[in-house]
Amino acid sequence: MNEEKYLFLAFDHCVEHGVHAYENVNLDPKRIVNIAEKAKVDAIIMHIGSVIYAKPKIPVILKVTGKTELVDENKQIQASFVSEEEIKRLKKKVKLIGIAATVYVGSDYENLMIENFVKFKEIALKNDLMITGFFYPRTKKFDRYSYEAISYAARVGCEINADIIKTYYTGDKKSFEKVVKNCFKPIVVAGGKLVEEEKFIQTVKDIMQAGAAGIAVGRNVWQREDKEAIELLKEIKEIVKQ
Ligand code: FBP
Repeated sequence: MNEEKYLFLAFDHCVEHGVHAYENVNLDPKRIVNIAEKAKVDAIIMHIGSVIYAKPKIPVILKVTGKTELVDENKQIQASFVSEEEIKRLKKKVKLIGIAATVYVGSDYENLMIENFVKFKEIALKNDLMITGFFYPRTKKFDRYSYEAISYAARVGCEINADIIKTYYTGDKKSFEKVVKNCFKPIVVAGGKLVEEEKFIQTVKDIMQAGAAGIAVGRNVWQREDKEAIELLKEIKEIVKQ
């Protein structure tokens, strides 16, 4: 794996958003793993059920927390999805390189998610895994995608000592440069909702030029047909690894 720049394929959305949100998409984890393997991404991010079912041959970052959108928005909390014993067993079956836990910075339950993150940091340490934190703002004080909220959430990720910080894009290069400047850990960016291909490629370029350590793309890849998804992922990889 390239030590400095990362390309991950994220597929935790069936938990986060529900399968109904992706009605015309083949959501079989084996299809998503095939796309990731063909494009040779650095790692695939999935929940334990999908990992055990699809058995990726490429490195895996296990998503260890989740929430559903069936819960009222201001009551959503990222709960633990796995135990340490399951992580240990999984390590013997696949190339597990890390775990990923989400913290909704600014939510009413921020403290609980931070405590949970610390619990997973300890598990990561004991099992020689890196820990990625999805530091996503959920505050009434700023818009979720604003510079203020994202820079704040990313900085919390640094201070809590996540190995890699994953957060949203602010939507423009200039403000994201400031996010990166104030984030002293590698920062990878979520791809966001499906957009037109050219627009997405430009966004990836902007994110990387702003100083990000990589991209953890999901919907913009696997919401496309396999061939198109693999080609796009390869193109993103060239930009990320430049
Ligand atoms: P995308 O590239 O599809 O945005 O995926 C990245 C991701 O972090 C997923 O891992 C996660 O399910 C989703 O975004 C969360 O997005 P949101 O907070 O908007 O529900």
